[in-house]
Amino acid sequence: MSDPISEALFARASKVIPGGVNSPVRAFRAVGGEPVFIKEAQGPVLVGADGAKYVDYIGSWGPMVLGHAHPDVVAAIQDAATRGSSYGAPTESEIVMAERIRDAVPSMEMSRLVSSGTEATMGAIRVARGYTRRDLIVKCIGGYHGGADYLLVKGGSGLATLGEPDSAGVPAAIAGTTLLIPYNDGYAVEKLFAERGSEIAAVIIEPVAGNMGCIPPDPEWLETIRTQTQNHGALFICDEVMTGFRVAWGGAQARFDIQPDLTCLGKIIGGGLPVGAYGGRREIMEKVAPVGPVYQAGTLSGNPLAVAAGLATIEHLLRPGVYEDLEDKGARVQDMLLEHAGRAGVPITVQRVGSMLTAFFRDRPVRNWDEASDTDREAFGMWHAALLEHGVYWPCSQFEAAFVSLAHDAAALQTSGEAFKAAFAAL
Ligand code: HOZ
Repeated sequence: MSDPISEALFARASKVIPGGVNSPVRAFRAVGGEPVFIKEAQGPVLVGADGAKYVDYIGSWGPMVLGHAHPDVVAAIQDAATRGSSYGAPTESEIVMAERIRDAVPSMEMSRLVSSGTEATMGAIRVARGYTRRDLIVKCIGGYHGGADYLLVKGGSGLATLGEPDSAGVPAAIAGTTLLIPYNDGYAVEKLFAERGSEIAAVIIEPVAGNMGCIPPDPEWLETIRTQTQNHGALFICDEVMTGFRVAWGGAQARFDIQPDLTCLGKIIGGGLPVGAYGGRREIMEKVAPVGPVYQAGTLSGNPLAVAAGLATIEHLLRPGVYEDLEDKGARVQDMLLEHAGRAGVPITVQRVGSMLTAFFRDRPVRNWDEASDTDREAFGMWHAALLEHGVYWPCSQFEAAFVSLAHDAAALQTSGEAFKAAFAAL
C-alpha cells in the first residue's frame, strides 16, 4: 500500500522507465502493490516520498550493514569526492582494499575490483573457463548470481518473483552451457560430475542462499562440491556478494569452513556505492589480463568514491563485538517474528544466518527452491502490506532475504515488534 505521492511518482516513472523501476525486484509485483518511493534514509530508517518513516529490512539488498548515511561513510565519500571522482588510473586505496579482502578472506590471495556483483560473477566464471579450458558451469535452481546471460537460467531473486526463471533474450546455446543442481543436494552433484565432470569449468553457489529466501547450506553438500570439483579438475566459486563481510568478517566461507577456488564479493565492500570484486588463488588469478590471457576490464573499476565508502564500512566492521551485535539483532528479529506469528496462529518458518533472514510462510524448513516455492505467497503479500502500514519496509518478495543492520537500535526493534504483531494479527 503506497502513499498518494508514491503513486503519482510511480505513474510518472512507468512512462519512462520499464515497469517504473530500475531493477525488477523493487516493483512490488509479488506483493500485489505499488512501490513506496524513498526520498532519504538515516540509520535503520527509510523516509518515503510523503515523509512517512519505515524501519528498513532491505538495506539496499545487503550493502547497508552500518545503516544508512553512517557518518564515517559519508565523510569518506565527501573527502574522496573533493579529490576527484574517477581517474582511470590506479590508486593506493585499491591496494588497501585488495589487502583488506585478502586478510579477511584468505582464499582471495589476489582480487580484481569491478563495479557490481554481476561483473564479479562474470569475471570469476570467465577466469574459471579460461583456467580450465572448459565451457560448462553449474549453478543451483533458484540461485541468482546477477544478470549475465548464462546465469539467468532457473534463477532466483526477481526472476523467481516474476515467475520467469529463464530470461528471454538469452540464446539457447548460451543457456545450454549452464547445468543445474538443486540447492543442498549432494547426490545431484555427484551424479552430474559422474556424467559430465570432464566438461565442467566451475560450480558457482551462494554459500548461504539469499535469492530464494535465506537458506543455510548443509555442510555435507558443501563438502561434496569441494571434493567433486577437486576430483574432476573444476573450480569451486563462492558467490559471497551477499554474505561477504555480512555473516562473518571472513564471510560464509569462514562461518562454514569452505575452501573455494574463487570468490565473488560486492554490496558491503562498496558501502552502498557500486562495487564488486572477484578473486582467488594467485595461480588462477594470474590468468587475468594483463598478466594472463583472460580479458576483463572496466572504466570505473576501483572507483575512488566507491572504494572509500567500502573501506570506511569495512574499517567499522573490524571493531570488536560487531558481528556478535549483528547476530544478537538478527536473533531478536527472528524471535519477534516467531513470537507474534505463533500468537496469531500463522504458520511460518524463520531461517536466519547472522543478520540475514527470511520468514517463510510455511510450517516446515526450506532447503531448496522447490520448498521455497511451496509457501503461502498470498499471505506473505498481505503481511507485507500490513507491515508497511505499521512502519516496516520488509523485502517485497518471499524469495528475498531481509537484512538487519548495526543501526537497528532498540527503538527500531520495538517498532518492528509492534508491526509484526499487528501484521500477523491482521492475517
Ligand atoms: N541480489 C539482489 C536481490 N536479490 C539484487 C537486487 C536487484 O536485483 O535489484
